[in-house]
Amino acid sequence: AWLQESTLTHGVPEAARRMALCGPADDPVLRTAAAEWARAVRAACGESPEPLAADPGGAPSTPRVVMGLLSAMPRGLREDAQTALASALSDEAYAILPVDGQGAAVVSRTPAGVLYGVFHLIRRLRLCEPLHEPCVSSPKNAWRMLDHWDNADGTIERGYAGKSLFFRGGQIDFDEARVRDYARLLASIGVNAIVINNVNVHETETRFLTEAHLPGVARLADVFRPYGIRLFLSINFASPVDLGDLPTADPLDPRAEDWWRAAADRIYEHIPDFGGFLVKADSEFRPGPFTYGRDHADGANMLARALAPHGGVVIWRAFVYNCLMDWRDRRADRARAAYDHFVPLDGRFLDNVLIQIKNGPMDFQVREPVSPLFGGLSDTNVMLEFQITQEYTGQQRHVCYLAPMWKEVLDFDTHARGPGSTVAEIASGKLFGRPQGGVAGVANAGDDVNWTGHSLAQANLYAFGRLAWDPSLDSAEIAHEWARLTYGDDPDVVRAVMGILMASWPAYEAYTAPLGVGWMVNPGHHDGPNPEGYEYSKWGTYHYADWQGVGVDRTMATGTGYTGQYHEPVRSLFEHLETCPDELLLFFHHVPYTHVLHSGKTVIQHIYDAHFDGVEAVAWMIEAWRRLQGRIDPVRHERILARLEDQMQRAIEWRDVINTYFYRKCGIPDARGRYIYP
Ligand code: GCW
Repeated sequence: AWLQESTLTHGVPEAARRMALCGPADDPVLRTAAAEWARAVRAACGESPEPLAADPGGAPSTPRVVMGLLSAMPRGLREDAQTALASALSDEAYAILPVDGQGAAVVSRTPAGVLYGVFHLIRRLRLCEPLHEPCVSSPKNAWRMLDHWDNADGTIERGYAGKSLFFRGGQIDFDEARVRDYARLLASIGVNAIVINNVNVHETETRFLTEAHLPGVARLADVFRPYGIRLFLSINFASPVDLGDLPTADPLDPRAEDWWRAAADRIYEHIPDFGGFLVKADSEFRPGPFTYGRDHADGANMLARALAPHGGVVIWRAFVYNCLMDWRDRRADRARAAYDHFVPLDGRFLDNVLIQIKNGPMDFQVREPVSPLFGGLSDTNVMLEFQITQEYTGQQRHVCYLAPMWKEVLDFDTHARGPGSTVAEIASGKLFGRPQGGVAGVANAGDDVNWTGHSLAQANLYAFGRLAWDPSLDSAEIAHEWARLTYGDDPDVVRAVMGILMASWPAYEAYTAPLGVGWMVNPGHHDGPNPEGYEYSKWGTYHYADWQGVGVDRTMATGTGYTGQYHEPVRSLFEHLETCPDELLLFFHHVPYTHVLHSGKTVIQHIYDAHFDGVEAVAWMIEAWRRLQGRIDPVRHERILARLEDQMQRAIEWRDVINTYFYRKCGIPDARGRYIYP
């Protein structure tokens, strides 16, 4: 992936060849930091760096790399580092300072911070940037988490890259070297938490918190620990009942609370730095507090009290909606659900609870507005949930670089506290002064040899980590950095890879469901076009296309009232046809096919044009990729070419199915006379 170990033809700077570690050498994370640096230097130039004392004493000092804890730095460096780190809020922040000219010191208040700083230095080494350039970097988000939807049988819900890295045949069973490499990848992008099992917790995973399985969970935690990554479990809210211990899981029944307290105590005996629980409750047939007439605050707080003495947290998902809806009821609206459920509970959740909110109000579609729950909750910790795995964005058969989409979400201004109330400020906890915050991503990795099925999908994992650390980074710059780290410095290669990545999300959006209406996929696996696959179903995912028009009226004036969940001026922006952005038009409004967009095109002509253009964009990607033959290793070149050619067939299918669907509905021909199947 991006931790390539090829020899660097331009060599390594003198300073890289000597290193000193400051701080307890038996600290596992510091040890990792030193080992990673040594490994990177060895890969780059064939020789391990020479270990030195941190403080050269009276001896003439030589350019070197010093790494370690602030408290253990030699005089001089310590004062400089202290000044540099003074304004950094997070304990995971690091500073890089020049040492004796071309040398560099990586300093942090914590071992994890040192590790992140060392990975920054490794990036500089690989990208041929000066090591000694001073910088301070502090993570914007305290929790930077990956949610695995892995099942004990080794399958992965919505996984497109092979089987689970953690489980096989109903057991915790893993290849330690492989998982260690995974931990390295994650630490190198700043991820500090991992949920190892699916939020849909089945029978076997329900037992993960029993004595039979905890030693296995602990072995996994042992692999992640030296990389500064805390392990979490998804839990089944009905565990006390399903494991046969109690007749009830009522969160207000003291027996249930005692049961969870005992479970937490047991877990922490095995895993002293266990992170906590991720919970999907009362959602898509999962059990939860509603069974007992209780609410989500009752449920989350019970678990939070069990974990609090150990420093654990509860991550409670806001993905709660009625999945037995009636298509004929035009007032009912799934998009409203998370807000309607959780805003009334604002202020009732304990401080070690975070409400994990999907970026959009529906479900990880290629285009959705930002969930109004961001800015709706002000007295509750929240966490933003992205989907790195490409369930609705091409299932890793289509290239779809998601960072530009995530950036739009992070930069979105909710106006909850006036201008500047962005989702990034809310998720981090900063806007409302919350004690906890973070960003989670549903993982896209499996045991495929290239981790993500499609090699270019590695860019999404990379970008997720980089943005969770620093949401102000630019998505094109991340793509550039990733391309150079992964494919080397040939400018033509870098240009082509970047071009493909940056064109990919707009292309995918263009040839799939139009103008924010979403879905139009095959039910179940969610792959490929099926315009009425979810129309008339119980899931609440409709577009209401008829012979005259298409789209969902979510206005306050005549629709479901969903727009009223946003703060002004966002509410009015979406409410009115005149101001609603084109790309979200059909999410918010039902309009005739002849409605004219801000772009000047009619809705129907936009649909036709986008679908033809989207396919053209894929043709361009294939050309750009072909030209790289001989410029990158043949294995990756051929595999990606095969994926792109497959994407072309799929894009054509999407184009034709969607265009024909709308042509049949409305009978309006393409103004440019292109062929549309009648
Ligand atoms: O969109 C749905 C997915 C489910 C997933 C669910 C969720 C894990 O299709 O596979 O279940 O979202 O986020 O809980």
